[in-house]
Amino acid sequence: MKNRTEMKKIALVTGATSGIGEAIARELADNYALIICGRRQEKLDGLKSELEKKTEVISLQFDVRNNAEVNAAISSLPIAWTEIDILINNAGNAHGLGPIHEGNVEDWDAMIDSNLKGLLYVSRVITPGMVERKSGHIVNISSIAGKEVYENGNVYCASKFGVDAATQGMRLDLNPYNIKVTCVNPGLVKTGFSNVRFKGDEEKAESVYKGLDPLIAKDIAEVVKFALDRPANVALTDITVLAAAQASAKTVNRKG
Ligand code: 8X3
Repeated sequence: MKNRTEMKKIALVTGATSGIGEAIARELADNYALIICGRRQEKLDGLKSELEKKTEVISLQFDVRNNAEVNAAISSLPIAWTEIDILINNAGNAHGLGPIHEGNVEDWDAMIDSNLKGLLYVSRVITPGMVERKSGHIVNISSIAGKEVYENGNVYCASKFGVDAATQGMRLDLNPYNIKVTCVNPGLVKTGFSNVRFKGDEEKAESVYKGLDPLIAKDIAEVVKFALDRPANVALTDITVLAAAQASAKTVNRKG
């Protein structure tokens, strides 16, 4: 293990085992030492052996919804890895899509617990070090659903509006410590997202992207990398990235 001064900057990515998080880990592998985090050990192992060809990688298996697991995992890091420069709060998902009066309370808990509370738990552990060192950059992956409420999106939108508010709060609180805080709000990105939202109903999941050329995870990863690469005097605060065929969350120019 190299010592801290010999290492690249360290980036920790949550939800790195799939979709946007996995693409972000890949995108950052040329320039950062990586801490990849997720729930599925075998996915973490696969990504780790792939990315180790490019950079130093540690994987941490935990569920962001469990504050004790978050704390235990991050405090298990070897000393040379404890000064985290970049935090990418990506873990999260949508569960279900339906009217409020028919909502499934377990789905609501899952969304609030991972999308919002999980992001807060991880940030709570990592920000004190950034504050102490007076440096750092946090990127929260939110959604167009954190900017616009759409029919049946209710609690998912609420969780992402929460991320937007938490991001603004972080930016204010961390301002004296030279820490940048960026929110990235993707629109329609073709990942396993809709499959999870519709609980494995492939047809419904596919219909979300029908008749348009959606974003792919790499499109978002490149935007994150761009935000991280800005010079010290530039902070990108809030970036919404839609598919070109999208004018708003639900205004989509579909062909055919
Ligand atoms: C995912 C995008 O449009 O389903 O956050 O809200 S959308």
